Amino acid sequence: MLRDIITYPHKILKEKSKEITLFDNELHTLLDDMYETMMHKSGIGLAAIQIAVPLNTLIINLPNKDDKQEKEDLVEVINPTILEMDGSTLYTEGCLSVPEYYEDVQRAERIKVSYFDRHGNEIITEYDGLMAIAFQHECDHLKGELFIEKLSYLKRKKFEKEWKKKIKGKK
Ligand code: Y12
Ligand code: CO
Repeated sequence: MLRDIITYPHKILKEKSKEITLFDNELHTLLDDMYETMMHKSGIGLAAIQIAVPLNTLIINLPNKDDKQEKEDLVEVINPTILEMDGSTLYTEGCLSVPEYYEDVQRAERIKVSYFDRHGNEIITEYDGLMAIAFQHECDHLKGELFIEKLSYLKRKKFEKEWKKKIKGKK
């Protein structure tokens, strides 16, 4: 089922998500709905809080070398922890909760993470490249943080001014 994506500055996006303890059908339906919603909006990553569900889960589906998003490449992440980070990289990020806004964000280049899959199996792995960036972006959502909070003071001020104008125009 398609769900609505919450957009900035909705206060739900600031909520801290809670640990998942049951790996049941309800969780599987949530993950399926997140996937359908993300694909419908042409996203590559989505956290549950973006559809107003404050639970520690996120999905990432990066395009492959042919620029295709294949379901077999979908990564479903439950109760993630970033165990190690190193290096630094700059990437122009976007977010389905901040549509039509893209800005450079600095993040760790490589990460070691642990998480659970939809059946409750623990996975410990390392990511680099776009996967490391997307994983960090989505984990921030679980802490109630958005990528715009990583902007410089001046870029954030400019963003807020433009965003207010954009929202006003849509009313
Ligand atoms: C690198 C950096 C950030 C992420 C987090 C996941 N971000 C997204 O999935 C962003 C998707 C997005 C899609 C949009 O729609 C289209 O491009 C058609 C979009 O544009 C509009 O809303 C008009 C903005 C963001 C992963 C990896
Ligand atoms: Co986002």
